[in-house]
Amino acid sequence: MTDPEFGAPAGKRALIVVDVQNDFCEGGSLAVAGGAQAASDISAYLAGKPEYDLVVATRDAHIDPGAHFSDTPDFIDSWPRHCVVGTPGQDFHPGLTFRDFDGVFDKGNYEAAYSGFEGSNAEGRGLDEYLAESGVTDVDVCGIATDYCVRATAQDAAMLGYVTTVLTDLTAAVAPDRLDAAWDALADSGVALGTSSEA
Ligand code: VGL
Repeated sequence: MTDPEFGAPAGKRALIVVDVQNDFCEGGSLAVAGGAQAASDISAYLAGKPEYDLVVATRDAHIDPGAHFSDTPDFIDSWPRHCVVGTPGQDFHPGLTFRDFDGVFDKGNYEAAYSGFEGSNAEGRGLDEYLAESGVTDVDVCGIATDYCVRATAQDAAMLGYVTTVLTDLTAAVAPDRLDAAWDALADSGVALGTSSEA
């Protein structure tokens, strides 16, 4: 389709739902306070049929990610074992009732992988390749954790040239006391901070 005003193709919008998995929610091995709430809020948001051309999800999918796992984690660079492929912790949280994703991008088999752009779908295609080929120019990002995988995914999206907004009310943070630094880093990267009611 051609935009009548600018003569350029009209860009598509995608929602990226980051790592809404059991291990990142209450009861999981790396539980983030508010994770289950984020899962149900994202589901309610999607049930309202927001106008996205595509809705994709990312998942942590660890097999042997080396020093990303530790028995004495610092919760900055090392973490308790989480989202191990083949365990229930790696599954989407049941509060995420929306499952009609256009693609699910798994990341981190053998390394730490915070950004969804390190992931690939069942056909082995990377998230950037998939979005670009689909004509996506704008992305909204939500999910877990605000200060790690949501942040890294949104920063990569902006760096790759997508017009990027984090839906702040649809996220949950590992370290809520350090959230201001995460918001500042996102804003410095050119990421807009918005909410689901404005999207
Ligand atoms: C995440 C810590 C470790 C995340 C993943 O999904 O934000 N956080 N691995």
